[in-house]
Amino acid sequence: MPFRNVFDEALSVWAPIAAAVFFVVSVVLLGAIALNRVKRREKLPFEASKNTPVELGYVVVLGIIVGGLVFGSFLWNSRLHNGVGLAQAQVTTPAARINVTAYRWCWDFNYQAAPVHVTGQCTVGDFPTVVVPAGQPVEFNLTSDDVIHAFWLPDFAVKRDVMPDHVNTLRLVFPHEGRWRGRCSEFCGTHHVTMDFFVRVVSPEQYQQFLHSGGTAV
Ligand SMILES: [Cu+2]
Repeated sequence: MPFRNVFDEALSVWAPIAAAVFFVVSVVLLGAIALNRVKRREKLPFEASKNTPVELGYVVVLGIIVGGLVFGSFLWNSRLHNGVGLAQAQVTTPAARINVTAYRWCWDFNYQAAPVHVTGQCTVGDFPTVVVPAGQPVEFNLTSDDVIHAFWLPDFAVKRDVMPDHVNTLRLVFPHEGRWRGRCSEFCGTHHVTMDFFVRVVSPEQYQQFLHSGGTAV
């Protein structure tokens, strides 16, 4: 299948449709407001406020709530962006850098430090397992071969969009050894539901062995 940028259709097809819907809704809404105002003026004089302190208090309380939510969202978002559980992930060189390519319907993992390649069929018994070191910053460079996918590690509450023609970076530190499931969380077609992988977290020594053995020993 020849490669086609997913954004082409978004701009040439969906944006005009969305603009038309927006226009129709706006016209109906503004028309309704205008009609209602004319009717009201006929009946009663417009009264802006009956109890100024209460209404002002309401505005202040709402402002505080909205401000808190916006501030909290920015704070949490930047924490996620900078690497989960570790600000130093930004300043130290990651111990592992892995290029991840999503495609319909599985994952390819390529290690930058050694010619190690991990993939699978994403069927029961053949999910790819990406091996990473514990306690050290790990960097995933995410891109897609076809449509938009999403790289999701539910147990760590991290998720990144995986786009064609673009690389999104995710840095995080896995606190201890273990094995966790990762999933695609962007609906991408027929076998989306089995587009899973495993992250196996091993000691830094085992990780080095894994790299030097070409991806067999762990
Ligand atoms: Cu997918």
